[in-house]
Amino acid sequence: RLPTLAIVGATGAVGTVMLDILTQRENVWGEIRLVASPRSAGKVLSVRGEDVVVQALAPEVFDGVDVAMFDVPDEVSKEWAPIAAARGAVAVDNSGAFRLDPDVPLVVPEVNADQVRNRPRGIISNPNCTTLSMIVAVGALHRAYGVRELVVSSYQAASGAGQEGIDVLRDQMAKAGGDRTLGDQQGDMRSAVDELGPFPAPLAYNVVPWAGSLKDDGWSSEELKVRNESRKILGLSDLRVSATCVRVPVITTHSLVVHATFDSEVAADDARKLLGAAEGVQVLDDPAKGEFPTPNDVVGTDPTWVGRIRQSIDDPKSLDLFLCGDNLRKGAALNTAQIAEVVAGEFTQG
Ligand code: 11C
Repeated sequence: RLPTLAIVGATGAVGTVMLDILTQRENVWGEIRLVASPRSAGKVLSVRGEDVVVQALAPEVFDGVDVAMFDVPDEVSKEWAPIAAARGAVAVDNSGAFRLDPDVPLVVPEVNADQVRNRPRGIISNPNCTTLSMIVAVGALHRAYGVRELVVSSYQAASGAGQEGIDVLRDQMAKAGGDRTLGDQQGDMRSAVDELGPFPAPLAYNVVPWAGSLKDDGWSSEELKVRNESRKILGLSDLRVSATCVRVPVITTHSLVVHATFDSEVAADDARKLLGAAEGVQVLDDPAKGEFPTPNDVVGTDPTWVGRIRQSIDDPKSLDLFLCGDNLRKGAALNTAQIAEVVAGEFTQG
């Protein structure tokens, strides 16, 4: 039988992309239930070409559900994913609530699909979008060369901060673009914008070296997620990872610069060939022709894009790479859908 799917958070920024993705991908689902906060209940949304009425989140919506995806804030997942699991659903959670729980696998199907069945709590976690925007490529390199250390700088899109992030950046850009005097006087954007929204400084005409909340010793929560989640997904509990997370005025698609050090020497051409053959990775790397990924050129696509592949001049065991990944697709909805499809296979294949 085809399993029943519930999508909790169907009306949010990630939920909206999820409905598109489920419409585009091969259909493995029977009934699809859409669930959201009581405020959005009663809305009609289209998925797989059918109109579906959104239901309010309540324990009963999980009755008869085989897989429940959660695209909601941490505190909502923390409360409701266990409720879904107790009612018999496998919860696939896109929040940060369970990612480091030792009884919850953190899955990227191209890297560690085997972990899906290792779920004593009935919950599977989906990584943070910044980790996801690089880990498929890093995982492929790790399998061949053994990764020892990652030094990462992110260039994160506004939509990582949800619909509010998108709205605030669009408003600031409209203001900046409509006033040709802005952008070249100290602090002029701060005076001009009405709202900073989820960002600690104006994002239009700017870059902001911050994402998430403040943790010990000056690290941001986002930087710790990149470190801790990469370790868990790769199964390397002592991997050395340093990340600096930066927000840039891009609507959707996170970019990352990665300096990766391996156990063995890696020639750039070999890495390019390996990545070119890796599932879920697209190489675009011909700087002589001006060819490399940019967020605006790859937004709306599924792969992790890789370019600017270079062997470190000072260390033949290190590579420098530039990566881009759509943070709402592979960074969130697509990876969740892929995990859910692996679980769906258990129902159809037994
Ligand atoms: C951002 N990566 O770009 C964050 C958003 O842990 O799922 C995702 C937060 C998370 O702001």
